[in-house]
Amino acid sequence: MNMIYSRLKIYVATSLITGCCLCFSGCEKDPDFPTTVTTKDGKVAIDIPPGGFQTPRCKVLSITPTLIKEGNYEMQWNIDDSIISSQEELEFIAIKPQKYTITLQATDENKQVSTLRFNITVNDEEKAYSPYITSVPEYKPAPGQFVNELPKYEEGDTQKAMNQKVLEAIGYNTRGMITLGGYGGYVICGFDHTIVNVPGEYDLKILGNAFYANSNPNPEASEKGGSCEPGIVMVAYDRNKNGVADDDEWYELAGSEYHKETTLKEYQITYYRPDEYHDPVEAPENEQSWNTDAEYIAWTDNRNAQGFMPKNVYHNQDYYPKWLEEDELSFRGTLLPNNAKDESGEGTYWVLYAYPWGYADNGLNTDETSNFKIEWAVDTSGNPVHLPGIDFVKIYTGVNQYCGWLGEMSTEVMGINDLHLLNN
Ligand SMILES: [Ca+2]
Ligand SMILES: [Ca+2]
Ligand SMILES: [Ca+2]
Ligand SMILES: [Ca+2]
Repeated sequence: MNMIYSRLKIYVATSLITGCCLCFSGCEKDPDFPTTVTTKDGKVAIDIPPGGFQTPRCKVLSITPTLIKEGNYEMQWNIDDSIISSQEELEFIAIKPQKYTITLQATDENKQVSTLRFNITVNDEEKAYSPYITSVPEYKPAPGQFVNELPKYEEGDTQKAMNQKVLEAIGYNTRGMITLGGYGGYVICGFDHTIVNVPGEYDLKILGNAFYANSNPNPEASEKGGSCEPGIVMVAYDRNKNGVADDDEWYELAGSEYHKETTLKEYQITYYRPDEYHDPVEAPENEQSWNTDAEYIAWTDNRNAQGFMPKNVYHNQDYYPKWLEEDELSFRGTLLPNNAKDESGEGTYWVLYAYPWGYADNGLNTDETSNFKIEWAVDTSGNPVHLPGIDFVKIYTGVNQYCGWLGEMSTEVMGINDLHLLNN
């Protein structure tokens, strides 16, 4: 009894010294208590956890100041002379492990500036991060001539099994290849850390199988072309830290075509699975003789257009994803203008032209054109959005075009690299 009493006394004394409220349970594990740093004028404060702010590198640490005196403040967070945020909440992330001294300047309605300072210690991660894809939450291709082949569908495969096959093909540094099929088909990839948005620098590279042709029958062509199948890139910042890319956490990376009038927003397409009674429709002998079924997969869109994805002689498997139960498959997004031209005029020489920047499977893997900046992110109204980093990447085929014997325009993906981790 005596001993318990004396322990309690020490406990109370410690609590009084550190200014922490008294508690008899729940405080048992740490002898330190949170402290608070307050601006000189006592208007704004930050609660510092026991041992100070600590975070592994490439993980976001969120810090919200406490307003002791209520009011409207403009917050500015600095490291030395650089502004790192002007939001009320600081979403801090860093690649380099070290101690960072942060200055918060809170300016009230009367332009009175209050300042406080605190440290954040960034540590190395416990288990070394991978600079590559480490998870595939979802793979949903549109129909296409390589669908059910890249990756290979086997009887009984579920959506989960197909996601796993995609991870095995393009995760880590495997550099296998998957197809996204026609317009809208997509893959969502995740990482074991947050890819940091480093201002002014490329943050990630998306690997595809684009190449430029050695020759072009059209000597006037000014753009680079060959086999460029632009995929639109979206990024998600896991703001609520639930490990999932929620609907309101996605942003499109606005590539070179985003603001052009020829690019359609909120385009929607629906593909229909051919039913079991479907008979192949032969194309006229003189044209499209490479197709074994000219009216194979029907599609409609929200612009009153419709058409078919033919089946060609080179790929005889089912083009509609076989693991999906739905007989209709809809995709919604931004639609890029057609980028392929039949430069021979007789259907023999198609050139798939590259857009300048900002699309997957659109430039060489060795070129800057396969690199991406997180700062290109825009919201659904096209306004730039600042993200501290990103946790997920979604890529979808951005063009709805059929290129004769070459088949449908379909983006391929071979991997994603975090350029900062690879450069370190
Ligand atoms: Ca960047
Ligand atoms: Ca989330
Ligand atoms: Ca393709
Ligand atoms: Ca390709």
